[in-house]
Amino acid sequence: MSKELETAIAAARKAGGIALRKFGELDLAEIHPKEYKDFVTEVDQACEQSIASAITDAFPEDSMLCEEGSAANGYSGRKWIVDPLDGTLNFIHSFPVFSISIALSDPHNDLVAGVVYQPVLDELFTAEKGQGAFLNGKRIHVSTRNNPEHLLIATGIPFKEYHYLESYVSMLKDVVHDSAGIRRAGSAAIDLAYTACGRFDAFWEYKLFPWDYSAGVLLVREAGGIVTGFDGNSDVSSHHSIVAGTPTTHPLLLEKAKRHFQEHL
Ligand code: 2AM
Ligand code: CA
Repeated sequence: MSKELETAIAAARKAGGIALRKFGELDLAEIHPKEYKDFVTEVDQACEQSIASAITDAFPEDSMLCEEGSAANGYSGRKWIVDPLDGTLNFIHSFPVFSISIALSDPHNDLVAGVVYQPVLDELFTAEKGQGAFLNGKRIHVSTRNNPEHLLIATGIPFKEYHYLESYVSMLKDVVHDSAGIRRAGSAAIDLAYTACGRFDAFWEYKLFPWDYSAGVLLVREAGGIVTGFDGNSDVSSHHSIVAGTPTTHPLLLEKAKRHFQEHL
């Protein structure tokens, strides 16, 4: 295992411990509005500080992009992409679905390492480019389900921008017809990790940030899946829309995304 992945795992586990100790114990005074319907807690900030210092200590020459603003501008061309707590709204509501997401991209913007850690279940998803994807050290693969009647599909429902709500709802109706069920877990990193290990058969969400999806994208790809934007482009580094799935489900979902979101692409 590379030093990079080891560092990311240790940082994710440590942040997971910080989050778990405060889970269900958060005081209202520790929750701060960031934007409309978007919150940051003192736990997000403590997790981020812990992760950011672990990464800069180990790799001072790298850059860093973190959701809550920690940053570094190294000369190496490599970039760490960090969501210290993905699923903050769940965390605030004591809904036990949240994760820590850490990814590394190389100077070509290719994702080379990724970790998603779900502390409540002590589940650690890891991947390195070309090495496969793992859950708690065991190799994982995307699902082999392909009958629409059997598919469990994850999504993120729009929560603060409404100009694409109609497109989203028309796609949702379409997916309802072509699946067994739909889940909105509230952490895109977990949606992608669960797609990588075959719990979910596919995932789509329109408005995301690199810290929400970077580690999860590598997990899905290394588990044999496909990830693109809604336009079909596999360079997701500057994307805000994500379709992830298996070699069977990704094309089905991408076709729907292109059709329903035509005016937004
Ligand atoms: P966050 O918790 O790190 O902010 C999926 O919808 C993504 O949107 C989540 O991964 C979540 O990441 C982010 N998000 C931010 N505010 C949200 C909200 N009010 N409801 C749902 N998701 C939200
Ligand atoms: Ca977050």
